[in-house]
Amino acid sequence: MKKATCISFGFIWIVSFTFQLHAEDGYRLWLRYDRIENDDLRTYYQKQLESVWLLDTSATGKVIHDELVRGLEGLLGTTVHWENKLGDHQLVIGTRGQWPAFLAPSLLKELEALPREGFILRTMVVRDHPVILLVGASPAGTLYGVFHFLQMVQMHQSLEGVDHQEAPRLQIRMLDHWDNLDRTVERGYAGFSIWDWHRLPDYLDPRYLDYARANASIGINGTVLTNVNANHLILRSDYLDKVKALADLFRPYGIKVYLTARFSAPVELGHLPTADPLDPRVRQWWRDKAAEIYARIPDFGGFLVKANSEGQPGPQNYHRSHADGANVLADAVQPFGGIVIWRAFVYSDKSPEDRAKQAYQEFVPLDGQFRHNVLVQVKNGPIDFQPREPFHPMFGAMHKTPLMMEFQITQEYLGQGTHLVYLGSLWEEVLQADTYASGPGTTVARTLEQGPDPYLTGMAGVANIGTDRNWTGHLFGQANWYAFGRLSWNPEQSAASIAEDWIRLTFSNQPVVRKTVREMMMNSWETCVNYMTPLGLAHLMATGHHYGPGPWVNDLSRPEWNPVYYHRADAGGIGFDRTATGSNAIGQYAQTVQDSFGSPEKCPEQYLLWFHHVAWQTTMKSGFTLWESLCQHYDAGVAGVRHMITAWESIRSDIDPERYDQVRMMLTIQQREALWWRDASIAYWQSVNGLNLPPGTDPPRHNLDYYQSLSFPFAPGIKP
Ligand code: GCW
Repeated sequence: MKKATCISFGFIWIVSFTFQLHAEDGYRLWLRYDRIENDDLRTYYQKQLESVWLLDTSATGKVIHDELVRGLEGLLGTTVHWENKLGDHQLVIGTRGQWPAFLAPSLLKELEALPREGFILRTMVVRDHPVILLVGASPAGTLYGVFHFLQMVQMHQSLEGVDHQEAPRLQIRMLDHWDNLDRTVERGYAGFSIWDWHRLPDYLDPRYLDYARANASIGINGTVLTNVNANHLILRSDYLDKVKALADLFRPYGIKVYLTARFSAPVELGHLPTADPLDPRVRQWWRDKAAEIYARIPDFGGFLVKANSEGQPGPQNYHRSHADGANVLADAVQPFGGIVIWRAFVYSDKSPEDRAKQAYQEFVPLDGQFRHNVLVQVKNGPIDFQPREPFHPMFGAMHKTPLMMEFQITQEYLGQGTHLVYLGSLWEEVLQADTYASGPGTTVARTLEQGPDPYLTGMAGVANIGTDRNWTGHLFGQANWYAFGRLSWNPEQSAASIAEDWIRLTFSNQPVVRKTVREMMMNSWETCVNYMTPLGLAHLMATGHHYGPGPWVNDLSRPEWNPVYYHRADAGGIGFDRTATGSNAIGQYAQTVQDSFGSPEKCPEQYLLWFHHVAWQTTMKSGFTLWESLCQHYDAGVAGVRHMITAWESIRSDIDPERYDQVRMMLTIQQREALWWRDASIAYWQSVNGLNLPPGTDPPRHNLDYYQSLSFPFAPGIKP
């Protein structure tokens, strides 16, 4: 609108009319394709793209066609000219196998070597025609290339001398939806599930296609439709028909569908007396079920399973191992090319062992016992998607079993639906952490990329998507969906460069917007850690909903559900001793990591209280005591939110009013909640350590009783 005011009156009218048609409600995500306002730039692209020759005739070709129409016509404001022969300034798009030999024979050789989902994008002269060639090794690869190309135009990048070749570094790049069949979403903060099971398979919500487009645009190639806390009904034939409808829609976008399998389904659905994985009837039941699924969905991805974890049934109910459990399902899907993803998120209420140690203890001894089509899915840290955790010691510890990363995109422990927290930074810290498992440089990312089976590598993200018009509740939640996809494609990318791209695609190419929003995003995770769980603290959230602080909680039936289990604060100090004098969880890491994390002097401060119980008066590297330092972190967190608000306000005139207001209102909530976290935490620690507040530290606004009295019976996303 700002630009329009200096142009002719008639044009303003057109612009405002268009604005009303396309309210900036965030629905379009990063695929906005608004007309490039700069005339010279638009003319430049129009000249480079006189025509498009599309050689891919697969179902994906149709998707490519439609995306190019949407993208190019939107960005350039002209109709795409389709041409079925070579011409000047042409975008030639094809797929390996359908690529005519006369078009750049040298390219054919390169194509041979290209991994299945890769693509080549190159500016060159073919038979005297200057063209841009875009070739994928498969239809999905071509589609990825098309999105890449459109994003270049969206970001106003030059098409001169483009020579780009890319293929994903991980093979399975998936979203895990914790969506229930009644459309509630466990840990979902953006409305209800987008899967309208009741109306499926006949009613196909147009949103499904926009979901597929968004995922394909960032390389996601798998979706687990249902919650890991699984309902057996999804495996019933009427539900399988509904699943088939979604699988058919997603196929042209290169996206496979997966389901969660409830381990006790043979009993609940098959009416067998047991779900013992070694019982022949159970084995047969799973084989039959797999055949039934594959008859409908020939490219069905496979099963994701949460077993013997937080009350879910599993093989241990029958005194069998996790490998026995995974293998029965793996055998069932193996004839059809399916896989099983078995979660390592297990801990027992019976075991007095440190929860952080249990997954490793359970799974590492099973290395070598899983079928070849099984992956074990490991959360990024050893506890549970906390604001910050050290990397999970299982990465690099299993040499015969493919391990897959599980990140949480939905912000269960990171401000849920109302806090601006860019998770790219969290994921980068984990991916770039050095496990030293096979010597220096064995980063977590490398362990994922170089697992025992090059075809079974992957990353999963627990989705933050719901029926909210802008998909993710908080507009900046979109950045986390986007960043997850980009990192699953290439875990070596930097969080900052991904943020930069997202900002350009989502808001603007203007330098001031890019700089301001990038700084907001890049500081946002540390800010959140500061006001919630600084210095390596973890799991201090209130019971059940995990919304807000509850460090005082000590009365839950399972010890490891209580925050006091994690912080271990007493009059003397605070933190969990996980060194040899304590639980020795540190012993699960490589020696070099132990040498660093295991020593209170060498341990990076951000993990200090994760590994050590430290006296309140201990002097930190900064020269302040631990207590002073803790209070400073809380204040830095609150100040960080204030800075975000000032930064956002400074670019008010550069952001459309609708999205500006959405974010501004959310930041107001975040500011209030950051203060709440700070005050409640300081009030509680004081009640334990009896210390005065360090000079210059404001007292909490209320007393501890007040914070303890707050209740949120209807907070969203609670476990059913
Ligand atoms: O983070 C915890 C959540 C549970 C979730 C569990 C898991 C799906 O609080 O809601 O259950 O992890 O990952 O299985």
